[in-house]
Amino acid sequence: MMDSNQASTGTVVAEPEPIELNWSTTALVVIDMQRDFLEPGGFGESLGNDVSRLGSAVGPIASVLAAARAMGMLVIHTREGHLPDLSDVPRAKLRRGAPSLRIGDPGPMGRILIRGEPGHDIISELYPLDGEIVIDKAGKGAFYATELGDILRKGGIENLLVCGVTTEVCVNTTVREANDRGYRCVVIADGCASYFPEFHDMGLKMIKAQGGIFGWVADSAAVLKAMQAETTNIV
Ligand code: TIU
Repeated sequence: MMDSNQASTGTVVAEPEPIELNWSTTALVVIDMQRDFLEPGGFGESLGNDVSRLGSAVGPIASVLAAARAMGMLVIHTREGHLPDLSDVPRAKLRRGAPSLRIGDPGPMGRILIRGEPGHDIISELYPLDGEIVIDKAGKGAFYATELGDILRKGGIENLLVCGVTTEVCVNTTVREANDRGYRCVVIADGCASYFPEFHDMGLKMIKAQGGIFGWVADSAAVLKAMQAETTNIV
């Protein structure tokens, strides 16, 4: 755990510029690393996507998650999903497109994108520890209609390390929401993934363009390096 007497800061080599973070006011947010998005037979595949494209984010997230846990950093996981009676699904979301299975339909991992079903759960490699916060959200952004803002405020959090899937949908939406609320967000590039490589690239570029218009982007190695510098300071 961090020693509060230490100067618990680290500088992450990021784009558009390095960013110094006070670790005690920084949280790690892992977005929607659920079976429904990453495994065959879930919501992501029902939309026509190749879900294997998201696997690249798992290793980098696991590394940063382990470092965050070792430092005693606040860790928050999110899950996109809906109540079994579908009362929290906007009609427009339920009816959208022509998926092979709609939200709430039975699939091989249970009902698609429904809370409590196997497909809604977080993948085993990144499973939350007892006591870690899990935010259930009906929208793409993690602040919309959730307790996330209150939790961050109570924790005195000012900075977010953000990773997860998909880069241009739930990660981007959450980072935009967070930026508007005053949080400095560092998005972990290789800890994010998309079904569309070009959207992943552009999703990161649009965050860091214009002097970091709504955030910073860094590789997991750079984030780990800054975190480990902190760890070696701990006696
Ligand atoms: N479809 C897609 O790219 N993403 C989502 O529907 N949700 C999240 O990004 N989590």
